[in-house]
Amino acid sequence: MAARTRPGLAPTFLRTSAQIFMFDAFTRVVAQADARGEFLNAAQIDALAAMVAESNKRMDAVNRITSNASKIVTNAARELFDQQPALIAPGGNAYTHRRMAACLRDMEIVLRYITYSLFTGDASVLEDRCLNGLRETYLALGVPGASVAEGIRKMKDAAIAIANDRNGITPGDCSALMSEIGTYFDRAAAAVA
Ligand code: PEB
Repeated sequence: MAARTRPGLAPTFLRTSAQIFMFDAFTRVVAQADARGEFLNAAQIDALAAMVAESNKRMDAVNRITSNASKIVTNAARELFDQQPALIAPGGNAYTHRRMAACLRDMEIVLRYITYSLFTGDASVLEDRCLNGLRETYLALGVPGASVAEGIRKMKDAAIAIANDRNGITPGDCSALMSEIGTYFDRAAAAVA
C-alpha cells in the first residue's frame, strides 16, 4: 500500500489495521489517490474508462464461468484423481465421502472467489477472504497443497476454454481478459502449492 506522503491528510479508508479490505478496480485507484491526497490522474481515468467500455466481455465471462461452475469443478477433480489416484485410495486425502465432499467444496470455493475477482477486476477479495491462511490450513489438516494447486490449474484450463469459446458469438479480442482470468487462478495455485 502506498505510503502517506502528506502527513496532514488522514487516509481514512486505510486507517484500521485490523480491517480486511475488499477492493474493486475503482476503489483501489481511489484509495491510492486518497492516500496521496491527489486527484485521479488521466492515466487512471483512462484505464478505468477502458474497463467500463470493455465490461460486457467481463460480465459475459463471469456469467459463463458461473453457470458452468459445477462442470468445471467436477471435471477438474476427476482429472486430478485420474492423475493422482493415491488421493482417493485408502489413506488418501480425498478418501471417504466426507473428504471427497470437502475437496469438491474447496475447489468450488476457490472458483467462486475467482469469479468475484473477475467481476470486480481486483484480486483482493480472493486474497483476503479465500487465500489468506489457506496454505497453513492445509498444512494443519495434512491436505497436500501441491495437489490442490494442480486441481486449480485444471479448473483454470477449463474455465478459460469456456469463457473464451468463440462458438455462436461475435468474436472480439478477449486476450487481455483471458490473461487476467489466468492470473487469478495462478495466484490461487501459488498460494497453496
Ligand atoms: C478450506 N478445507 C478443509 C477445511 C477448511 C478448508 C477450513 C477444514 C474444515 C472442513 O473439513 O470443512 N474452507 C476451505 C476454503 C475456504 C474455507 C478453501 C475459503 C474461504 O473457508 N483433499 C484432496 C485434494 C483437495 C482436498 C487434494 C482439491 O485430496 C481438500 C481438494 N479440504 C480437503 C479435504 C479436507 C479439506 C478441509 C480432503 C478435509 C480434511 C480432513 O478433515 O481430513
